[in-house]
Amino acid sequence: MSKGPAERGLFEVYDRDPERADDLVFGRRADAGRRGFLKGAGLASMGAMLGAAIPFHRNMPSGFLPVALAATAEIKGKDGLRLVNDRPINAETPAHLLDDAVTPTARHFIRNNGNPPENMDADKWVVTIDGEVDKPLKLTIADLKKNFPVVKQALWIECAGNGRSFFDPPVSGGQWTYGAVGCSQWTGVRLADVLKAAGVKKSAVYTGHEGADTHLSGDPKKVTLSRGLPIAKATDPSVLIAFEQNGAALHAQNGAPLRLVAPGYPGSCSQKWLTRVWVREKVHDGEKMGGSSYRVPNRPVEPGAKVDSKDYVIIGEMPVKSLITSPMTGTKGAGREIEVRGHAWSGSGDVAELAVSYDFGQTWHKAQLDKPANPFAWQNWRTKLTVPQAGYYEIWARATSGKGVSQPHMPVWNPRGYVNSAMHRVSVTVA
Ligand SMILES: Nc1nc2c(c(=O)[nH]1)N[C@H]1C(S)=C(S)[C@@H](COP(=O)(O)O)O[C@H]1N2
Ligand SMILES: [Mo]
Repeated sequence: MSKGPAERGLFEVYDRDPERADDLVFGRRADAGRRGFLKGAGLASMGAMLGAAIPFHRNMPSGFLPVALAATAEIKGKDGLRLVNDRPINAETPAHLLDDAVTPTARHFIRNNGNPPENMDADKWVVTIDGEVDKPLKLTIADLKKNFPVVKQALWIECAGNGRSFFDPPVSGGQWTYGAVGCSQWTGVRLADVLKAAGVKKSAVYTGHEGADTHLSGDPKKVTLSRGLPIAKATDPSVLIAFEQNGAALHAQNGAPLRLVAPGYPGSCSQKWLTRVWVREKVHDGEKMGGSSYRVPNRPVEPGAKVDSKDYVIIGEMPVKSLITSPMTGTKGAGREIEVRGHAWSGSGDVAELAVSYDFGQTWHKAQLDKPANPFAWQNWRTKLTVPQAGYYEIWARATSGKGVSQPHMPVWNPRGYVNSAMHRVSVTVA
């Protein structure tokens, strides 16, 4: 192992070589070859996870997998999230905890590429709009509220890597299962209105987004993530510069005090801790816009194949997808009548139909599917199923978009494990 926990998350380090990881995290005293204290990056990341310092960290016995690495993360202001990585902090929400029509802040997942900024002053926050515009702008949050119509919208954000853990052969990266998606209610101003005030020039092609988080390496010259949107998407009225999440300040891990929310596109287009929207005369070439980042092969490839950089395309609209939030998978002793609930969403806008099956796809039952609360809110659905007898069942959900595209059974393999839109399956044992 060449890199210590300063470069990798504890999860990854422990995964590869638990004994060596323990040395790295707790340190090995050079003189006696004995283990020392929890320190350095290990201590720092554990403190970040807990949202507090660890006064007695010197007493923590080495050789133990720190309890903070248990499956459920104790992240301040979050409830029941499962840690996917600790450095940077990445955490997903178990499907049954996403049952609410609008996702509470405490249940909204966290996907960080770097270290969130600390001690931000919302009153002094400034976002710059520049590049291919007639009139570059520097706006405080108060300016945004004063100069533009303030709107409140439920908008879903899904990480393009959601479902990555189900690829075969496996692919590296955050091993998300189902829960890197959420639909909070966001308050903000439309990016379209702000761009209009700046006067977007005819030469504009793309936006490029910048945020205030810092690189894991600590190198101030390195950028964590800077993605962008085609101008047509950036000026869609659903894309917000948001300063509130569910009627309160944004959660620190979800981009406080200011972020973009660009529903329909990969979550990475929703820049957190937003400091700049740079209007570009070409496709934005910021960090994680090239290579295999947020890009998929331009044609189907054999699972496990290597793909040349020139054969990738940037992920645009996310696929149609759905989630079963009740019953919880693994439910035992259910009655024969089962109420099934969940959400459905699609990057092309609307979901036209949601059907469920309890016989491995032989028959499908249309659920009652709500209209979205506003464009790009996920759509809530529910139905009652009556299964014929006691036994093991799987409930499958299949959403179909307004364009007539349905969810597949299996993900379409790609080298980085993006856009897995395979149907969600939950298991239920009926008594
Ligand atoms: N500045 C910044 N913005 C960011 C990220 C990041 O690492 N830094 N991660 C992106 C990714 S990959 C996703 S999926 C979403 C996740 O938003 P959330 O953490 O609020 O759920 O934020 C995006 N915005
Ligand atoms: Mo993401």
